[in-house]
Amino acid sequence: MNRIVLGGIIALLLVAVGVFWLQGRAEVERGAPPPAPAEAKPEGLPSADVAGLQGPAPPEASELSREQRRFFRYDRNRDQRITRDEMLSTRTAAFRDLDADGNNLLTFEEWAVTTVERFDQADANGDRELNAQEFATTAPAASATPACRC
Ligand SMILES: [Ca+2]
Ligand SMILES: [Ca+2]
Ligand SMILES: [Ca+2]
Repeated sequence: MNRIVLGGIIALLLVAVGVFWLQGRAEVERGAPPPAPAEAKPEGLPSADVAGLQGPAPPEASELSREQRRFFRYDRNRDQRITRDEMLSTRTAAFRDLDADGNNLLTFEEWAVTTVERFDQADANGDRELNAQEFATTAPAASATPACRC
C-alpha cells in the first residue's frame, strides 16, 4: 500500500517539475523570441538613382619623394637623423660575405676572393701558375645580348 502512495507522490512531483519547466521555457521565449523567418528577397540586384550624387573621395597616402625614401632607407630607428653606424650598416652584409674566417679583418685574399677562385679553378694542374690554355678558361663568357651601338 505504501508503494502505491509513494508511486503516486513521485508521479505528482514529476508532473509538477514538468509544469515548472514548461513555464520557465515560455518565459525565456517571451524575453528573447526566436528570430522571425527571413522575408523573401526580391529577385535581381538593388538599384538606385545616383545621377548627380558625389561620394567621398577614397583615402590616399602621400607619396614620399625619392630623397625621402633614400633617407628612410638609412634611418633605421626613424629618429630623423642618420648616425655613422646607420650609414655604414648598409655595407655590413657585403663585408661579412667577404670576411670568410669571420675575424672582422679583411685580408687581400678575402677581398679578392672572386679572382682567387677564378685562378684556382683555371689552374688545372695545380702548379700555382696559369699557362696559356689555363688562362684561356678565365675569359668571360660571350654575352647573349649584343653590345650597345649608341
Ligand atoms: Ca637614425
Ligand atoms: Ca677575415
Ligand atoms: Ca697551372
